[in-house]
Amino acid sequence: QQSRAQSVAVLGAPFSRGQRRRGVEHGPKVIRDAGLIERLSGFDYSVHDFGDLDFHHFEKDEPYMDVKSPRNVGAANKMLSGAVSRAVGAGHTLVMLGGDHSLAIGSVGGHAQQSPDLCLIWVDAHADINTPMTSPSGNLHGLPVAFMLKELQDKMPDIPGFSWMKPFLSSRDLVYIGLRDVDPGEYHILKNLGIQYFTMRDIDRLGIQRVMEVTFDHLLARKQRPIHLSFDIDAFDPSLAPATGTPVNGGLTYREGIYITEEIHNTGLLSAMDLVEVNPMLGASREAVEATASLAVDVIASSLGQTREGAHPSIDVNSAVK
Ligand code: 4U7
Ligand code: MN
Ligand code: MN
Ligand code: MN
Repeated sequence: QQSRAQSVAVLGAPFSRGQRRRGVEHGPKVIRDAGLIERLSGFDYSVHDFGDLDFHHFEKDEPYMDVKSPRNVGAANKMLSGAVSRAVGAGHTLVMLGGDHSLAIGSVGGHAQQSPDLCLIWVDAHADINTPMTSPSGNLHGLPVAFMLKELQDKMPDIPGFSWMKPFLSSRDLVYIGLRDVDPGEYHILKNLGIQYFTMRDIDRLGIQRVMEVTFDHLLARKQRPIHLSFDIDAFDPSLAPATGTPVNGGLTYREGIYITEEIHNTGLLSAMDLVEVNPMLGASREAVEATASLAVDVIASSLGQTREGAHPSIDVNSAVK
């Protein structure tokens, strides 16, 4: 089927306190500067740019256990979840521009308030499912999935800044694609909960076409439901996406990444997506930053229906061939 999105809302989340490298808060600006809104306005739905959220900064924010900046990350996600919930509730397909990946807590959470039966596709080099106990870094962008999962509730202590949220996702409603840097504690969780995941090795073995088939069998066979796509740009190979905080060799090719998003679009079920971890302060050159931002635009456009076939959704075929 084809998706018939009525309207797309773009929301920037200039936030970087879920990790330690400054610069990822400029992600929304460089992705917009790479022409995002212009690209999307060529499609047959309306595009609403909601601008960037304005996050309050809390000076005093002591670590909890080893977890850094919990109050800042918690408050930013609370604000984001409200904004996402309103946008999805108003009928928009939501595109959240990060910012670091801790923002998925609020983005997926806000989406789930409107669509409690959603499923989640997490495209990333990393599993981002550490708990405060297992985290090697204490950086909250490595923990967002653990906040979401009902099955991990007893592993998550009361972290300051997060009392507003409750876990909302079952582990069977999540699929990972692109993994190649999984911490020991994360591996244990993935195996224990029986989470469906595809590492880069799995993509090598099966091919990306089969990976997407199994992904949709797993998530949609029982019933059709809204999809949330959380896309970390570091899923791509660092040669394609150098401007990011935690690059890992051996990532997705351009064609694998675009195939993933084309297939998600073709379900007709994409309801919200995140594009996170573009950090313009980490590119070795201006070209490196622009290549990363332009890749982010391609991922978003392809998720929303841009095709490699060349068919343009807003062209009326009957009148075009007359
Ligand atoms: B990203 C890491 F230890 N697992 O927890 C951690 F390797 O959102 C990295 O995927 C997390 O970029 C990367 O700090 C978070 C580390
Ligand atoms: Mn991530
Ligand atoms: Mn990552
Ligand atoms: Mn990263």
